[in-house]
Amino acid sequence: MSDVGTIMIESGIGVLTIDNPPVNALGFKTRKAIFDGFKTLEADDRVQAIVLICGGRTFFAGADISEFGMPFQQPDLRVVLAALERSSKPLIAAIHGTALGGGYETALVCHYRIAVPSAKVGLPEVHLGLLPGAGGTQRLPRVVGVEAALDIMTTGRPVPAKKAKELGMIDALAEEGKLREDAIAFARQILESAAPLVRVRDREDKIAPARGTPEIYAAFLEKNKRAFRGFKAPANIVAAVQAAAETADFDAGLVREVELFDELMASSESAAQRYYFFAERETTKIPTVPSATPKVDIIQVGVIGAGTMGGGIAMNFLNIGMPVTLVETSQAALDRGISVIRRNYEITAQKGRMTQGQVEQRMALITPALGLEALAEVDLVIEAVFEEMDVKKDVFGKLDKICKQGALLASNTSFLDVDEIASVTSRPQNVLGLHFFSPANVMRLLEVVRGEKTSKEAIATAMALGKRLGKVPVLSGVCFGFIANRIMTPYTAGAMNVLLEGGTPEDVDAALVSYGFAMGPLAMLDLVGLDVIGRESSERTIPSELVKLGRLGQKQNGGFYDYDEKRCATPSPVAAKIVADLSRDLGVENKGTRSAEQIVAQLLYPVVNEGAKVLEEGIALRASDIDVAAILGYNWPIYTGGPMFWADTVGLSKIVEGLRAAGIEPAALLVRKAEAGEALAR
Ligand code: 3H9
Repeated sequence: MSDVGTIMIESGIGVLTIDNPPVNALGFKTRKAIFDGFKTLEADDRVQAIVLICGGRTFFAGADISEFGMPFQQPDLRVVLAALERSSKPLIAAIHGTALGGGYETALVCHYRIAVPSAKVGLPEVHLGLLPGAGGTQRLPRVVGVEAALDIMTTGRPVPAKKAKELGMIDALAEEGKLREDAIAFARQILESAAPLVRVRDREDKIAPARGTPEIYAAFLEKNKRAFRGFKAPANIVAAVQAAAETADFDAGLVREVELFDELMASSESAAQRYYFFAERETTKIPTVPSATPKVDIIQVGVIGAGTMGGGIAMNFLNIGMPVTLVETSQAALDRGISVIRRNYEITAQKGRMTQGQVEQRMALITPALGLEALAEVDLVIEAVFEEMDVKKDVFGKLDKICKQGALLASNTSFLDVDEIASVTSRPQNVLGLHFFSPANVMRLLEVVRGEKTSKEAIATAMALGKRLGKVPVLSGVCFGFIANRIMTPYTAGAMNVLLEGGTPEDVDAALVSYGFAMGPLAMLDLVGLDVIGRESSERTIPSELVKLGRLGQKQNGGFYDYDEKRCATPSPVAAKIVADLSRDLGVENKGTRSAEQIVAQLLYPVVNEGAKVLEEGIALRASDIDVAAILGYNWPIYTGGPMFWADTVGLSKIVEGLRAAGIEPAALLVRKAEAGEALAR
């Protein structure tokens, strides 16, 4: 039929199989194959019912995102789905893998849906800053009710098949591995029982209770206002669902959905989120390390240090069933570390997200040890000891003598020179940085630091392992702070400068919160503790002055703010005086109050500048890797696309000018791109 679609007829059942790797995205070829295949089967008198199924790893994973922003070649998805929905013969979607977005919307226009237990279905468009624009906002509430539909579409969470069956999102479960046979049998059953051809658009049962209750939408938005802050898509999804419930005419609801979809498609938020979708998938593509590079088999791991970081790192491996030898220097530290891991798992179990059996299974994978000798046979060691070069070198020198040949030796250092650490071993090709972010069992960013002599095999192994752990691995060269910590250093420095120049902590934090950060930089420092940065400084800085007076942040005497017993922040006259005194002593000119936009520029333009330097020095492979690192490592608001993407939206010339006006030398790359009218990230 076509290279994407095939049809077969088995005793009256027409099976249309679409196979367009990797994920059967509904690009032009796939749409055409569905449309043509369906028309052929519908017109064939031998065919009494039709099964729509996919080859490869998944049912349709949605519209082809790479086609967005261009006019759709006909037939577009809405045209295809309208044709399927009018099918005069029973039409059954047979689902495996992930039926997502336009993929699940395709299933929703079929009369019935059958899925294997491992399948997931959902409408994740919200993550692209969009709404389900091929009828999903109108049909899902008719299948699961308004409240469940709002939850599914605004979280974008895929629903596992069994749960989907309970909710009515699918009608039947097939046996794993026997989807085709079971779907054909299901179709036959439909024919034999003369079951009705159910069109979701005609269903009233689930949506009727929500008719005439407009208050539920405002209440839903209010309840979720924290989670939705800064995003455009959730409000449009809610408006589309409201239209579904309040417009009796289904087609009018569809028209409203298209309007709300088009509005999102044209928004900068969606452009940023779509960019991010591909950015996250790009990080593992390393030109000098082809995907066929051989990898080290990682079966057993050793983690040195059972503190917060080491324990969190260990949990990543336990979570995927990998044995971990956990090494500490004293029994007490080891016991403490292991009990923290257990407590974390037990809290998860109490929340019903794992069973007690699973807790015990994971804990049983830990081999506690008091000496590095226990690491002789592991395939990968991750060191998470004190952030001091001499300590690290001592550990790596010993590991070099103890560990088997071929084992990878990784440091979780956040700032130190991986080459210097590698230099004390006889196998620098096996040494690399694996920089986890705290809490290491939660944060998705993993910086894979490539030393001068790190082998391709070591990098390929680390990138693949990162993905297995559910992380997003980003490759970084060696420099102080690698990508994320390095680019964000000027952010904190910028905040201090605003204060010294007469701005208030409240102004600074409010400006950055309104930009989209969950917390302002100063409230954040108060939360993590000022001693973390204040103690190290030999110069007089605001944090060091606050620490000198015992103001460590929320945990002790307040910091930039004062705190009441409920940890509510209020402006601090004491901190204000400390800042004013320091400012006077340093002879900083008072620039008075400034706008939120000026504060954002003062803090974030230098981040863009540092990012440009990281790029031109080759520390990061591409601008989008920097954006991924900022978004996942520092919760940079995803709907801005990250610092590099955002810089393009601001305009590079404006940023260069802003930097110069602040007395900061712009990176050569930034100047070059600004002059050439080129983009950094796009
Ligand atoms: C939509 O449907 C709008 C409609 O409502 C309205 C239309 C009018 N398009 O993630 P992976 C690529 S919006 C294009 O590494 P996994 C991906 O870039 C869509 N490409 O695999 C990668 O390419 P490469 C709603 C796509 O197994 C490769 O496939 N749907 C698309 O870890 C493998 O991807 C979604 O938002 C796409 N839709 O995860 C679902 N999807 O190899 C988006 C994937 O060159 N997709 N690619 O790097 C996903 O969530 C995951 O890809 C999936 C597989 C769970 C399916």
